[in-house]
Amino acid sequence: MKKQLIRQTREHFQHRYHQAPEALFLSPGRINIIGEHVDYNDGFVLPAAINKYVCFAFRKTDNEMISLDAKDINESYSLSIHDNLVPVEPMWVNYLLGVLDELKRRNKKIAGFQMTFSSTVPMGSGLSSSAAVECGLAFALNTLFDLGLSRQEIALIGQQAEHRFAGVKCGIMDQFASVFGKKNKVIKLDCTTLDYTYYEANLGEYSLLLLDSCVKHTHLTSGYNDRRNEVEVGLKMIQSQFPAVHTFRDCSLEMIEQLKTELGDIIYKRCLFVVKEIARVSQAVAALQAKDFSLLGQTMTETHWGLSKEYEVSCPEIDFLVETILQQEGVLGSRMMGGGFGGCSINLIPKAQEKTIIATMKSAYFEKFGIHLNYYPVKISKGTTQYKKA
Ligand code: GAF
Repeated sequence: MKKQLIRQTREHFQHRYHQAPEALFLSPGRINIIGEHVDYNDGFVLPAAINKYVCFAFRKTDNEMISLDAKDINESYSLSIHDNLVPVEPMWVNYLLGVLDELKRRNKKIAGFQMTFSSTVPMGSGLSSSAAVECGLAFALNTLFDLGLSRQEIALIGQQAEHRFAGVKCGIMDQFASVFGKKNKVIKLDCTTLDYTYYEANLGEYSLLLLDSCVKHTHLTSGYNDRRNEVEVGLKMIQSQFPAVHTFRDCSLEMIEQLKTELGDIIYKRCLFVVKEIARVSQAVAALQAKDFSLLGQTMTETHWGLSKEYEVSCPEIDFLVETILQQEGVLGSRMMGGGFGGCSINLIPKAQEKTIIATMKSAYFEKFGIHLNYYPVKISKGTTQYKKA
């Protein structure tokens, strides 16, 4: 899969620009074991980069033009390095322009280049195809033009690009996971300090299976930004009663309960979820270290119902997938993953049952919704990198 992606991207570049690329880069999508919607709430998250990539091919030019080429949709976009950068149509260009704009803001100078990219990260499935695009471009330009950016700065550039040019006020998890991924390791990221620790992703007889509801998360932008506003309001109300609270990390469930009436039903539920989810990440990390996979799975499932009932970012299709897979023999945990409103569920299943589980889930899902379920067994892989043999 990876080799084929690289070969096809390289060939497409040659065909498009009549020269071979001088450098190739791979930027992965991500999964998240637990810690959903808490990266922008000063929580902890537990993501990992996966073996699905955006591949970029590049050649620097001796002029001032930038050519961007999306192989998979056969569309191109050109601009000059001096152009004023603002969001445009089509949308895919914004993930790239956003990065160019962030480099400008940081006074990082680049020259002209030609670029083609192609992806095996499914789009709109909650696997962070946009973060992979943003971080891949930032990483590549950093390498080609010697910009001196650290991996952390590359992740932050990706996040800012998403805020300013895609309109999603995302946290840092996706970009961080894409850039800092390591083979067979999950990353426990402290989203306040950006300190991180790698943990062995050793799941014994179990594996992670992604089920793609194929419901594209079209409400994600508005739904996501609404949630951010709600928790911001909630935190301010909590702080006004409890001045020692700086972030949700300092909040207890008792505080939220005490303010239930003042917060009102919606904001109360959102805050409740955040406080519980921050605690669940620590529990999940301990379970992973102790190889207590039942507890890990149970914690993941608790997260799902919190996301569904308290944070209200799931959808009927994903709720059905979670309920149904949990009835299959040996399945330990299941939950929606990523921003929500569609996309994938992540499931902790017995490796030996994988085929049976997939077959059962496919037929149950089709019977209920008339939708063909996609599935992705995933491997945990390394983060954004230059592919050595251009
Ligand atoms: C999206 C965002 F981009 C992340 O920052 C994160 O908030 C996630 O939704 C939910 O955990 O992927």
